[in-house]
Amino acid sequence: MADWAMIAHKLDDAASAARAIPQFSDKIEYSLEDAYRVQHLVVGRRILRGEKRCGMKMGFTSRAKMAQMGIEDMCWGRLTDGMIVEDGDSLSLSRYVHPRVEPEIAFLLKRELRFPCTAAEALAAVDGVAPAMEIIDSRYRNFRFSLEDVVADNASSSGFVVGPWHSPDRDLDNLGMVLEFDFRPVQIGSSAAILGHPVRSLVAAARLACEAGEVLEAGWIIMAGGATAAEALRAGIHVRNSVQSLGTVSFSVTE
Ligand code: OOG
Ligand code: MG
Repeated sequence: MADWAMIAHKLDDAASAARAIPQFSDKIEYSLEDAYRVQHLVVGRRILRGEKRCGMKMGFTSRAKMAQMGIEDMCWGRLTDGMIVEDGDSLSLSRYVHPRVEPEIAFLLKRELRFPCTAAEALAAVDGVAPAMEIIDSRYRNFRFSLEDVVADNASSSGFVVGPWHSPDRDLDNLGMVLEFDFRPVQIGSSAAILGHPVRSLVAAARLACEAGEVLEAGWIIMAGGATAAEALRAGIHVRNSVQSLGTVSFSVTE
């Protein structure tokens, strides 16, 4: 059996040092279950350093993302407070390997959410919904897609930025979303791209958490997944996601 702790150690070091490493699936065979075990260990190392678990991110919940990466399955990752980027802040490229940004929608839970749940029950557990962006960063060099490698690498979780929270008592099913670099649109989409309605991503998060023996906790943030393909970040740009009726969220990028 592969040394999962050693793999987790290498992934965590690569993320901390912003240094690319070779993929693992080239050398070892591991199942998706093994990959989630590695992810748990990777995030466990962050928790040992004092970071706090604060949510869950969903991946590959839109056709655009599935097509970009050539995949048909959803995946998920664990969010910690160490990954929070404040709305309006700047981030340094030097902290990442090859970061990309995705326009997303975030949910804040006011109470625990357990599966099974209906979409209505999931929405009833939501305190707020916000425009958001995820900064994903694969730690692998010359990455050739492998779901196991992505999952082990915490589904490329690297940073997330959340804009103003709004009450969820509004239509969320088809909100226009525009990702801009320096106020020029680079990706245009809709919240409908996220499984038809972003609340479906929340229900899926509750299900996948349940399968992993976890519960979505009160106070957690759930990132519903990119509504469009991801865009590579570069130094000097201002990045903004504007979501119809939810407002904007932004950050800028330095060397
Ligand atoms: C995996 C992460 C996917 C999303 O929103 O679909 C994701 C990747 O693309 O590297 O975060
Ligand atoms: Mg994402």
